[in-house]
Parts: sequence; C-alpha cells; structure tokens
Amino acid sequence: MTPPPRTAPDLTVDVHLPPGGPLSGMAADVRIGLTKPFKELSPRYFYDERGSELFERITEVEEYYPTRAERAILEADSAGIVDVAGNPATLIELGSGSAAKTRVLLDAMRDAGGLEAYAPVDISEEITRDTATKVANEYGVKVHGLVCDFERDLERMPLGGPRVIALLGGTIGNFEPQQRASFLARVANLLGPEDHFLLGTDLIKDRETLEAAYNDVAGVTAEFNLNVLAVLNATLGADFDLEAFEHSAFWDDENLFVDIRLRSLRRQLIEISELDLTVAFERGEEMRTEISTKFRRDGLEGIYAEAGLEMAGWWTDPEGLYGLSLARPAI
Ligand code: SAH
Ligand code: AVI
Repeated sequence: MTPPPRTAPDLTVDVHLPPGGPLSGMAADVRIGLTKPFKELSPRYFYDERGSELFERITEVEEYYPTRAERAILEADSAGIVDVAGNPATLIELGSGSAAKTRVLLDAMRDAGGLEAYAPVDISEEITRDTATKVANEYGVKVHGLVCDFERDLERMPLGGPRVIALLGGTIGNFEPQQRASFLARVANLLGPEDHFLLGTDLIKDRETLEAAYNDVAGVTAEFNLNVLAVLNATLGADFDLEAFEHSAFWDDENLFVDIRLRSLRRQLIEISELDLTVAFERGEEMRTEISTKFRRDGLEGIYAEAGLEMAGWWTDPEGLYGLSLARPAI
C-alpha cells in the first residue's frame, strides 16, 4: 500500500538583521560601553552560535535552577495558562533559543484545540532556523521564524490572534529598568483585546542560591561570560586575551540583580581595529556584561501597571523559586 502523502511543513524564516549581519549594529554600542568610566557590554552579544550552545549547557548545570523551575510550572500549569489566555491560536516567543520548554506550552495549546501557529523570534540565526524546522515537523502547524533583535523589531511580530507573546527563561531580568519599562509599554501597545503576554521571572531568594546559580562549579557560566570577548574579537577585530579576564557574579541586594562582570587580571591595552579604538584596563578593573534581575510578585504587578498592563494570572513552582505570569492590557 502506498503511504499517505507527507505534506511539506508550513515553514518560513525571515531574517531582519541590519546589512552586515546580526552584530553589525554593535559597533556604536560597544564603543559607548567601553569608553564609559565603568565599562559595560550588552548581554545581547553573548549569543553567537557558541554562546547559544553555552547557554544550553548552563540550563543543565545543577546550580542553575531557573530552567528546571520554569519547566516544572509549565508542566503543572500549562493547561491553566492556556485557559486564562482564552485558548490562543498563535504563540510568539521572544528569545526562543532552543524552545525546549516551549513544547510543553505548545502541547497544551494543541490539546485545547487552539494551536494554529508558532513564531520563534531570536537574534541567533542558527538556533532559530533549527527550532523553527523542528517545531514545524513536530507539530504540523504554521511556523514563522523571525531572526531579529526583538527590542528593535518588536512591532514586526506576526498578527493573527488570539495571540500569546511569550518571553520565557527570565530574559526580562537581563534588561536595565528603563529599557524594561519601555519594552513592556511597547508590548502593551502591541496587544489586541484578546492577546496576552506570558512572562517568566526568576524570584528573589537567598544570596547563596542566587550566587551559586551564576558561579557553577563546572565553570560553564564563566565560559559563557568570557565568550562575549571572543564575539568582540571575531566581529570587531578586537584582540582580547580570554585568559587575561575572569568571571565574577554577585547578588546586589539593593538593585535586586545578580551583577555579572569580567575582571581584568592585569593592566592591559585592548585594540579594537574595526572601531579604531584602544581600551585600557587596570589590573582588577571590572566590566559589566549582564545583569539578571530577580522579582517579587507585588513588584512585578507595579511594573506591569506602569506599562499599561495588568496581571491576569500568576503561577509558581512548589519551591517558590520562579514565577510565570500572564498579563493583558489594563482597562
Ligand atoms: N527562552 C529560552 C532561551 C533564553 S536565553 C529559555 O528560556 O531557555 C536568551 C535568548 O534570548 C537567547 O536565545 C538569545 O539569543 C535571545 N536574545 C537575547 N537578546 C535578544 C534580543 N535583543 N533580540 C532577540 N533575541 C535575543
Ligand atoms: C537568559 N538569561 C535569563 C540568563 C539569566 O539567568 O539571566 C542568562 C545567564 N547568564 C548567566 N547565566 C545565565
């Protein structure tokens, strides 16, 4: 008997990156960051192919609990989330990465009978193509991948609702407060009356647990952090010696973030040929590469209110390590 015809997956992947590649817009940004008295780099530059792989490895280390906690919530509560979200047809996932946990949500959407389309959105082209292809094959629904900077290109998100726009993994924690406020206000503006925003937030807890999560014994987080220097070497012709810096991460209980830095192990000059710039580091000087903000439910409600959003649902794991919330435009 002839097997039934296999239908080709309904798959598109659009690349909306500046001419010159994913990281070409970084030149001006890096110049500003490295010429400040307290140097800093944006965490969006971590995620070249190697950086995405290293993040995947972080999610597997014992000390890094957020991924496991978020998965536990999705496994327990996805059906409830889908219900509160009004049985959505489309899931748009910002910073989707490998979308490993997202399958749990997609399953719940499919079980509720609503799932029609999935849009993974990520700055890293390789992982987005891979995720889009796999989900299209696994679920047989329309998949529209978008390779872009989700901050710059937020208004490009596909229409067709009811939609859930999701930002999982605690990625909102990597935003500066101002950047977070304007991003959430734009999300609020984008949501139609039937749409929802699903947000994963790591919660405030004891210093020991937080600092261990960003200082794993196997050194994967350190390797992930140092990889940003390799990205600058490859993209901007910098000559950072990765052995001349070390990883540092500590809980700042005033600002409520884990402060992630690279410390220069010696006095050194770095040449960045594409920027025609020489950057001096003192011995022991630290440069911030990322913050990872942690939240409380009431704080998050206030943040939503300021952005014109209101919380429609809140779920945590049994240990209260992590929170998933569903928000809608405030009436
Ligand atoms: N959501 C996944 C991955 C989190 S890692 C999880 O929960 O495990 C953060 C992801 O966001 C990475 O895949 C990274 O490439 C992506 N990312 C970070 N900044 C971005 C930006 N400005 N625009 C688009 N994607 C971004
Ligand atoms: C992607 N983001 C939520 C991670 C975090 O926990 O802030 C990135 C990370 N940085 C170091 N470890 C993990």
